[in-house]
Amino acid sequence: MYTQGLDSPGTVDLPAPAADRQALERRFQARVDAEEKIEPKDWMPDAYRQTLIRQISQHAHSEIVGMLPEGNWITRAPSLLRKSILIAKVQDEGGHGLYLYSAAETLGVSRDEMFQQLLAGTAKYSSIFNYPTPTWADVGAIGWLVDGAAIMNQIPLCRCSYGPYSRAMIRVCKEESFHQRQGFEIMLRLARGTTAQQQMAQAALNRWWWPSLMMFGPSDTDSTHNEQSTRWKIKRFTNDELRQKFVDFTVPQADFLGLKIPDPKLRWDEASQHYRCGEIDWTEFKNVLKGHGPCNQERLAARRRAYEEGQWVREAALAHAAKQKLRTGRAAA
Ligand code: FAQ
Repeated sequence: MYTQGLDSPGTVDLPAPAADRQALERRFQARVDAEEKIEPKDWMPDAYRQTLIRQISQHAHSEIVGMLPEGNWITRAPSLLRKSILIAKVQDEGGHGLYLYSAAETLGVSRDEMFQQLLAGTAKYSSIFNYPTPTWADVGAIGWLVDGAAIMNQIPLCRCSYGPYSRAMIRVCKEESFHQRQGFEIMLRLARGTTAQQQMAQAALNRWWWPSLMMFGPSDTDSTHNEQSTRWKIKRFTNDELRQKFVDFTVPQADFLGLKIPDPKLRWDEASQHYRCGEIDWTEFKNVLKGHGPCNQERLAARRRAYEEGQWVREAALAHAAKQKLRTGRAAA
């Protein structure tokens, strides 16, 4: 469905005289301001196209790299039911990656190109997926916190100005909401379990709390794209605004679980009616982005291995498609 935009790059990138271009840009911004959706064949500024390709492809990579930390527990889930739920969840994340690659393709970039950038290590994906999952409680913490943060960030993206991205997000958010609840339920069971289980849940919260806050991106003062993406209504809230919403939403859930957020400076601020956190370790965030997180190398190696092992499947699919085409051609002749 989405790739139909590719068959006619049409007028989009024809060089227009400066005056025409300004008029086109004004009309484009007026459409965005009027909350009209921008569709693949519509005129759009090149920078808008490039911003979307960057963000959507990073998002797609995050989903498929994001399959790995939890995928690590599929063979060791504590019951058959837990195993089938986890398989379904991890499969959903793969599906989200596919919707997102398709949405990015409508902007004129090929899936293969995006994939090669990921495998070459030149594309970004979310920092959060470079952390390890040493216990079953980490699977619960990912569902509760990571999917929780993902939903907080993605609900506003359902109203993104670019049609294919916003529509993909509506479906993704429905599924993420199930993921968040299954994660919270795992944490609840552990928190109401034996002392060892409670300790396991607390240790997982300790590991995932700060990386989850980093998921929202650098602080607003350091964000490169906040301002422009907000003007284009790709982003509806800044990184810090969404991070704050997540904290306000999640702290009472931790209280309900009887778990302690690992931040000695966390406090309720009566005046602003918000929780206030301690300082995020931005050096850690930057290191993870540079490829020096605990699992960066392992994650990329796993994706490269999967790509190599899938080579025969791609070849078989291409051979089948060529045979089908030949048969259809013969039947038509
Ligand atoms: N990790 O100027 P900003 C999920 C980069 S999906 C790595 O603020 P922007 C599902 C940013 O790209 C999780 N890099 O950028 C799941 C930019 O770099 P560039 C992914 C980060 O785009 C759950 C630079 O820093 N979600 O979890 C990160 O306006 C469970 C400057 O930053 C999305 O991708 C980071 N955390 O705002 C799967 C949502 N943060 O390109 C499995 C869509 C920032 O200039 C299991 N994306 N950077 O070199 C967005 O909403 C935005 O792209 C932000 C960043 C908010 C992430």
